[in-house]
Amino acid sequence: MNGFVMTLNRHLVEQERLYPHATGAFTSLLSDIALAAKVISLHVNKAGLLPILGATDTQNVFGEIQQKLDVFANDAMIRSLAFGGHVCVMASEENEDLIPVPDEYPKGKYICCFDPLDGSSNIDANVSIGTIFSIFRRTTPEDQPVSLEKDVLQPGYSQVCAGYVIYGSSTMLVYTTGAGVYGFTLDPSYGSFILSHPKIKIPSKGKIYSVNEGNFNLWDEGVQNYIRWVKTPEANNGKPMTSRYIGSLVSDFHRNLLKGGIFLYPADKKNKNGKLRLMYEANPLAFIVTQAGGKASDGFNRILDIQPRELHQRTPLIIGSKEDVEIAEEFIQGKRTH
Ligand code: AHM
Ligand code: MG
Repeated sequence: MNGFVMTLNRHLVEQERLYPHATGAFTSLLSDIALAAKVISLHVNKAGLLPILGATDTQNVFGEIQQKLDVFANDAMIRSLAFGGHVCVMASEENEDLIPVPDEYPKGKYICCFDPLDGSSNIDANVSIGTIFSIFRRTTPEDQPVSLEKDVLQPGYSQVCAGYVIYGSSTMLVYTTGAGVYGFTLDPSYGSFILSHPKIKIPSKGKIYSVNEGNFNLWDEGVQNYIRWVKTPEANNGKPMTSRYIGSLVSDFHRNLLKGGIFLYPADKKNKNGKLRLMYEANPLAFIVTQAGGKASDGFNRILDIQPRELHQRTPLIIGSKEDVEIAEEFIQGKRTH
């Protein structure tokens, strides 16, 4: 049909029809996240203006009370998810403890863990940032209290959905439910996410490596050896690999997902478990990259196989094109040195 566009909503409904017993709850849950993403996107676009527009008061000229953007994004996610009635509990990188659904709202069968605004230290410099989310189905009966251990701290392979929103030169939502990876671009005139990247696949070998090389002297020898190797002609068909590091995980990951390559945030002498969080960052991106044909590892194990012990657990993260991650693992495990 001419002029036909596949919106996120329509795509979700079509996917839902593949499952005769689907209740629509999951479609509705993703729509709640998409709504929060649109609200955050609008706010992120105004980031540079807010202090100017609101300079004389705690409220800006639109009557909005100013908040730090990450607090705003966190509230937007929590409100949208709580109101939707499809989650029984939430967990956010911004909150120390689990976030209950207020009594006035119904509770659903899903758990959503999210990083509301990752890379937010980059906001002032107009660098792309993102929201990352991970969804589990609760395992305990719905008439019992939610269990941190059994319902929330599930390994990544139990995720039923994972995704991220990137607030970049355009706003994009990328998600998977285990049946491929789909990317939607926000069309500001429709106010809808439009399917722009169906069935995303990451090249099996890339030429980009992304790592904060300022930490070189703090890394283990294996990581140091790997980063020395990526600069040799052997690493990329007679040429060294190319370094690209934005320092904003969603942006670094998204670029590598489309172009191929590897992102590393390894353990170092200061951060024994790396910097990034398993539940809010590593797990969802690991599910996505795996669905796109890539790989995610802590250097020794698949990220998706790690049994979480605590909500804010950190993990080393090596993620991207399958071959690149496997080569990095060989160096980290000491199986090769050059
Ligand atoms: P945040 O969750 O506090 O925003 O930190 C996570 C960010 C990631 O987006 C990025 O990959 C990493 O921190 C960059 O860290 P560094 O500045 O140490 O390279
Ligand atoms: Mg983060």
